[in-house]
Parts: sequence; C-alpha cells; structure tokens
Amino acid sequence: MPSFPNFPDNCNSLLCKHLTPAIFEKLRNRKTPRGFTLMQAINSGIVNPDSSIGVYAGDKESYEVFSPLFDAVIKEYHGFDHEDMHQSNLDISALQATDLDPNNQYILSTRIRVGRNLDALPLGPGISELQRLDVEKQVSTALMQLDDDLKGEYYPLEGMSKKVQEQLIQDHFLFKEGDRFLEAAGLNREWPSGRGIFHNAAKSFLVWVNEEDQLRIISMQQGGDIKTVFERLVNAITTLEKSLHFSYTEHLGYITSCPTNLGTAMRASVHIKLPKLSQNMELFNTITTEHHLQIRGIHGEHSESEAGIFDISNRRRLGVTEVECVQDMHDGVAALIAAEEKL
Ligand code: ADP
Ligand code: DAR
Repeated sequence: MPSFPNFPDNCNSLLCKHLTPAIFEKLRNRKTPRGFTLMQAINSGIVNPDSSIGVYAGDKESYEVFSPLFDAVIKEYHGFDHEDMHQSNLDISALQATDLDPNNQYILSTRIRVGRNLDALPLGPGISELQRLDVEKQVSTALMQLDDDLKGEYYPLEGMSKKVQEQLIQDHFLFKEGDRFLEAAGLNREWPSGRGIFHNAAKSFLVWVNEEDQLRIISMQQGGDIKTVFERLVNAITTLEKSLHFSYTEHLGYITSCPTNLGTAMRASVHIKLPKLSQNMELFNTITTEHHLQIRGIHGEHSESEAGIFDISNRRRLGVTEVECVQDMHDGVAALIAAEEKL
C-alpha cells in the first residue's frame, strides 16, 4: 500500500504543492484502464524534488482518473479550468509577423515544435517496449512518404554512432540522453529501442520519435524568418494528420505526457543574442513575463545561456491557439530587441 511521499521542505514543484494528503488518500489505489498508477505518475517528482512540475501522464485516461491532481497542476501552470475548452488554429494568414531582425544582428535561429502522440496507444511513461516499437514503425512509415521540402530519412538511435549522435545533439538537432526527470518518469525504459530522428537533407524539418512524446515535429532554420518556419511546420502537421491519428480532446487539446505541453503542445523559440539585456536581468525578466515568454539556455531545458545567447520561447500552450503561441513569441522578441537597442 503506497504511503504519502516524504517531500523535502524545500520542494517547490507543483506536485509538492498540490498533492495534499487528502488527494493522495483519494487517488493512491486508483489505476487507469491500462493499469497506470498514481505512483508511476508522481515518481519523477518524488525522485527529483527539484522538479518544477513533477508529474507525468501514462495515457490519455490519466488526466481523468487522476484529475484532482492534474486539474490543480493544469490550473496553476496554464490558468485553465476543468470545464474550459481548448481551441486549435493553424491558419498561418492569421499571424501578424514582421521581419524582426532585418540586419541579422540578434536572431541566430528560429525553431517551432509541437508534441504529438498516437491516440490508440499509451503515452511514453506507460507504454510497453512492443508498443513503442509499433509507434516507431507507424511513424517512420508515415514520415518516409513525405515529399518536396519535407522529404528525408529516418535514423534509429539503435546503431547510430556515438560521434554522429553527439554531433546532432551539439548542433541542436537531436534530443539529449539520460534526462533524470524523464528517467524517473519511465520515459527512458529500454533505451535506445524504438527511439530515433527523421530529418530532411537541410535539417530544417525534423521529427523526434519516442522521446518525451511519441513525436516532436520540428521546423527550424538559421535567422529570424518566423513565418517561413511556421509555414513549414503547419504543412508537415497537416500532411502527417492524414495518415496518423493523434490523441486530442476538446478539453485538453493535443494530449502529451507532461501537462505543461497540453493544448497546442507548441514551443516557438529563437536563439537570440542580447548582450546588454543579459546584464540587466531584472528588465529582461520583466519583459519576458509581460509577454508570456520563457527563457531557456543554449541547449534547451535545464541548460545555461552562453555568450549572451538565450533560447526565448512562448510559455503559454493550452487555452491559446498555435497562431497565438507564435504571435506571443514574435511580439515578445520584438519587445526584447527594442529594449536591447534602447540600452
Ligand atoms: P523542446 O523544445 O523540444 O521542448 P529543449 O528545450 O530541450 O526541447 O530543446 C531541444 C533542442 O532544441 C536543444 O538542443 C535546443 O538548443 C534546441 N533549440 C531550441 N530552440 C532553438 C532555436 N531557436 N534554434 C536552434 N536550436 C534550438
Ligand atoms: N523536468 C520536469 C518537466 C518540466 C516541463 N518540461 C518538460 N516537460 N520537458 C519538471 O517537472 O521539472
């Protein structure tokens, strides 16, 4: 019989905050129809008390079966209630995007990604090795049918040389290995079986297979042409949706393993040089907060910025549309560049 976790006093995760003894008592013996348990959902936040969130879903049903906990986390992170409905909008013409950096002084590169999971199978924390291999087969088959600027090759991690793998990670194209949060969530089981990366020759269109989500569909290129990056991504999503059935609900939008990615599951980012603002982090943080932006390091989550280069992206993903996510990033980056030029 599981007992209430012994969280350290300095634990600040949403799990520590919202897993009350009463909610634990109510949920501790519950399982989803696929057998995913509360303890599996919260293990990452127990093993890593420095988590920001600390909880993962093992399947779509987790969000209902453990809703007293997930609803509280979703409310705090997204400001989104149990009865709220998500709206999707991939109409590129609705994006008001200008060329933010015509002289290429600030924006090094632009990347927009979405997470997707196949509706008929569990999410990564609850999937079996055979099911994960089935995802790899279905997804790689669909990817190999892409053509024009999306045409590319699928490269399984199994058999990839360490040299090639490390170079892809260093060049920001491939996911890192051994993330302790994903490990404790059960997302790294049987690694590297079933994991891989698809990309076109230019590496401007890439798909991660079976990392934190079953697909991370990525469009990226050098420079700040946000609209072109968005167009390529929307083309890829709408093409793949013809052959793959992605998990989606009216309430939560696209279903993902981490509740922070629900809804659009979209992160639109730039790598941007802001040497003067980086010396005035109070102003930097004021602008990013005002524009619903998140600051990450040069190698993404849990990394540091280097040489005044930051990964700046939208923070909102649920209760906003894809166009609004990209608009958040575009408008926030415009404000950061204006502040940098003023300093
Ligand atoms: P995700 O965005 O997929 O949630 P991360 O934050 O870990 O995951 O970023 C994944 C990789 O993408 C990292 O190598 C990161 O440096 C890279 N990346 C993110 N944004 C950009 C960008 N605008 N230009 C180039 N690489 C980027
Ligand atoms: N590291 C986990 C997840 C936070 C959100 N980022 C994701 N999903 N990659 C945490 O609880 O801090």
